[in-house]
Amino acid sequence: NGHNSFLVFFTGLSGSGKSTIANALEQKLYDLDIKTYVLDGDNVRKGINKNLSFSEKDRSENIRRIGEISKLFVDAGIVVLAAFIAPYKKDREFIKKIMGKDNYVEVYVNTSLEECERRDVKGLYKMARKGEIKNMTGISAPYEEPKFPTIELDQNQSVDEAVALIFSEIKN
Ligand code: GGZ
Repeated sequence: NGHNSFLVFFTGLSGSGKSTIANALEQKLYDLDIKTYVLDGDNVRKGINKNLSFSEKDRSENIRRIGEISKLFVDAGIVVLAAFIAPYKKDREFIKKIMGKDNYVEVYVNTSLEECERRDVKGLYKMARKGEIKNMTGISAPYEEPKFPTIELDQNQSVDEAVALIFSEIKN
């Protein structure tokens, strides 16, 4: 289809490390003069998707729009690194379908709930345990684990190891 760009989609719990790894991978690709764009909650949920909540329906719409946006960037020849919880299998499958399986790399950042809760960078887990926020993924909302991701990372891997693993998968 005239380009060799693609989407790397990071899925996992809040605090699993998705954005950190996506940004480190972006730096490595930048050093190789490869054009990239990172999509994550900070630039999507605060902008185009700011009307969406964390209900099941709105999460699906969030991921649907992210898929469509990713497709536009990939059509423009840019490698997209997207970091979202994407807790529902059907939504991840939708993205894979519209991108085409050859342009879709799924990275499951499999950091345990226990570890994410220990990190609790934004204090969201603590608030969810107290019932102050609802629909918190892992506590009061589901996360459907990817069964056949392209790559599965675990919490014992360093960011550098994770980047090296993903890079070896995408370099061709
Ligand atoms: C999960 C929530 C919630 C609830 C706010 N559940 O760690 P963060 O803060 O920076 O990333 C999380 C982000 C998740 O947004 P996504 O667009 O990735 O979610 S989804 O794919 O499910 O649509 C978290 C914050 O938003 N956050 N409330 N209830 N994460």
